Amino acid sequence: MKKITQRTVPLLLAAGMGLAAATAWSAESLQDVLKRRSLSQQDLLAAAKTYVPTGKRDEFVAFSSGGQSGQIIVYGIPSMRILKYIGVFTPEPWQGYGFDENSKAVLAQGKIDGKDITWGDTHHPAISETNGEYDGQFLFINDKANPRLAVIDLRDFETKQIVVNPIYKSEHGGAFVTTNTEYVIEAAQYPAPLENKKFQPLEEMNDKFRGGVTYWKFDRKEGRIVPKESFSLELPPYWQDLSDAGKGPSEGWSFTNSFCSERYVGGIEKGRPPYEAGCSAKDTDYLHVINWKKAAEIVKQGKAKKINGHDVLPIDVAVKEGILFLIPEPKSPHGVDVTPDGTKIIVSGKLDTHTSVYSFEKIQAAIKAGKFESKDPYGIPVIGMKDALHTQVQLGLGPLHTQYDSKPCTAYTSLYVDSQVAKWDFCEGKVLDKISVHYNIGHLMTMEGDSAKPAGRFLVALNKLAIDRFVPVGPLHPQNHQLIDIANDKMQLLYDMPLPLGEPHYVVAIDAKKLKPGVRYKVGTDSRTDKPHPGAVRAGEEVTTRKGNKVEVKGTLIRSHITPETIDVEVGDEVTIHLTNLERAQDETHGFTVSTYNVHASIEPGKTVTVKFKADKEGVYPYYCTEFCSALHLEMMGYLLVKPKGWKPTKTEMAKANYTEADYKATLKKVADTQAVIDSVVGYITSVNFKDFPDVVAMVEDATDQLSKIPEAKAKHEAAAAKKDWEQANLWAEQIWQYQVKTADLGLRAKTYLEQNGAKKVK
Ligand code: CUK
Ligand code: CUA
Repeated sequence: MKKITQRTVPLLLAAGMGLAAATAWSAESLQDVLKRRSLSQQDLLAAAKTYVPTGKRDEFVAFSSGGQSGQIIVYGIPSMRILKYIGVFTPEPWQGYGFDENSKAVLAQGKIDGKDITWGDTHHPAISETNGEYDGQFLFINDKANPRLAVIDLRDFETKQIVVNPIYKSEHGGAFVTTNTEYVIEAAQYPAPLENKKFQPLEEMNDKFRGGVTYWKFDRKEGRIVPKESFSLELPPYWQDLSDAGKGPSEGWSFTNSFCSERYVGGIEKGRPPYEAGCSAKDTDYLHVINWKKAAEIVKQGKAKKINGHDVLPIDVAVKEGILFLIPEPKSPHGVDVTPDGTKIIVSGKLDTHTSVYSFEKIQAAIKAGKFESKDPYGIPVIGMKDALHTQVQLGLGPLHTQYDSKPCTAYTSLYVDSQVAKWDFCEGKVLDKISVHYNIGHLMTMEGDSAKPAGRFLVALNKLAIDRFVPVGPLHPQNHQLIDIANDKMQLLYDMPLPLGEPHYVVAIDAKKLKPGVRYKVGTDSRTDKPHPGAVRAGEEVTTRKGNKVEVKGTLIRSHITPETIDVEVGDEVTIHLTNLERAQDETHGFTVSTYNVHASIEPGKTVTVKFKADKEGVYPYYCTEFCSALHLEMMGYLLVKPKGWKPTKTEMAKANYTEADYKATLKKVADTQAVIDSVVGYITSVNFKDFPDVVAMVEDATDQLSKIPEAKAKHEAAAAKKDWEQANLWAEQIWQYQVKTADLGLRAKTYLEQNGAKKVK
């Protein structure tokens, strides 16, 4: 369609077309758009299922591993709009994560042997559960490369804690939570000696190398993992992979699959066949079946041994106590997923076309009867596959991961080699539907699909390759998350979302209504500890102190200034700046940075943050607010003055501007006019039931704060005017206007909010 330009309009009119015709031309109909963009009815249907109009919100919120970015990506479903990145193992500048002292303390928990590790390979996020259902309180995620686990509090979407696994050198099977988040499960991946920094030759793989599974104790009230109450189970040097916790009838048990139970050691450069040949030679590997409840009791009885100061239950103790069993699983399996009702366990072998459904009841019957087909080389009883299987289903090539539907007995399994998702019935053992994805799917995820109560509706395919799906951006392609409608019998592909931040492995999605994040902190909170920040001050209490060469600033932030506005130090001083955001209004975040000192903080309403640096370079360094927070945001700044040692001023006054009495009068008039605007807004707000709207109450409080500063400024301008100091008089009057502008800004936002949210007149 030709664009209607200023030139073409007169032409159309000249051709005898009326205004109505011109209007029809300028507004395309739906049919026009479909034709112009070559869209099908299917496309239109998909668009209608995913499009979330402005002002409306997504039904589900997804937390995706950020892969090599070491972060978490938060996006909405079905819109697939990205909402946030959460810095976890990696600095995240926007949130000041890794650039302020409080968040640095969290990242420092992830140091290994004293060394900073500022990246992570995140794989598996997990949402905390109550009775097996997502409760929306906490999020956990693992780092495969540097065996670590992180805790994120969903009240503020911030990382609160990182724990380093005390005995592994890599891990994979985390994070998976038990039914009431008593423990967060993390299993090893590549076997290694468990003793820290101990060398053992590969020739002694079978004897000196070990795998394991760790149960991190989670204290829900504190919102933190308790390392002292956590323990691990020593496992053979099979390559433990993913885990899942039992639920319902299988509660108290956990399942960890493995591959390379051949315990093969490669070394192609030494003439040995490579790992990939030796690790997939056998037809089966082992599913580990573990009674974690009993294991926890046995550890409490002191039957664990300490390795690197951590409780580890040895294999022989676990066998003697009857808490560890193996079941063969075909072939190079990847992923173990307990069904929502907890009665079955589904395992897929990457190199087998079948998916195996194990029956927990049969497993228990075999254990009870002492019916084992053999023992593995470490003395662990092995339950016969046929004694544990419910059924096996031929799904396709390269089955990997499984998720569940809200409909009974319905599962979805990713087929890596086939690049498909199979929908199947795990009770009857039959395939129901298949859909192609682009390309080479790894994990897949349905809404709350690994919980006891899956929500169905949508599925996301996490594809390993994007190949030709997007506009090319160089040899490194974005990832492709594909949204699929699973509400009907036939699956329908709805949407492709490129993800440009590492290779996500797993995603979890929760009903958005279950998330209840706060909009502000209690004033003076250290968000990383959830405790009062010792550097917090309230308005009027701002202070700068010096002890030796240590300068400490306790300042505040409120639209549109930073208190203090100058920080005077000497070269070599150690500078600590604590800043409290005094705002109450939603979304009034201030940022803070000091030129060239590599510090940055995001200070949301109520938060207190510390930045710290050594002022090792003489000079003048502006500091400023980095969030466009108000009309006078650009003025929200100050100077760090780093003076040479022993420096003395030669000039004692600032340059003057020549303000006159007329300037002062003009400013006073502006102040009076603005007050009239404020009065009318206040009139409106108080005429309705604004007290029923907490967001508005917060804005009104902030506005009242601003207004309360006016009398002091008024006294100052009147005193200056009495002395005919027109500069001081004018500028203090001007300051009143600044308070008014901020008040009016808040007032108008409150008014708009009330109008849009159906405020009612009160008498
Ligand atoms: S893993 Cu990557 S596709 Cu780490 Cu769960 Cu399967
Ligand atoms: Cu505060 Cu910009």
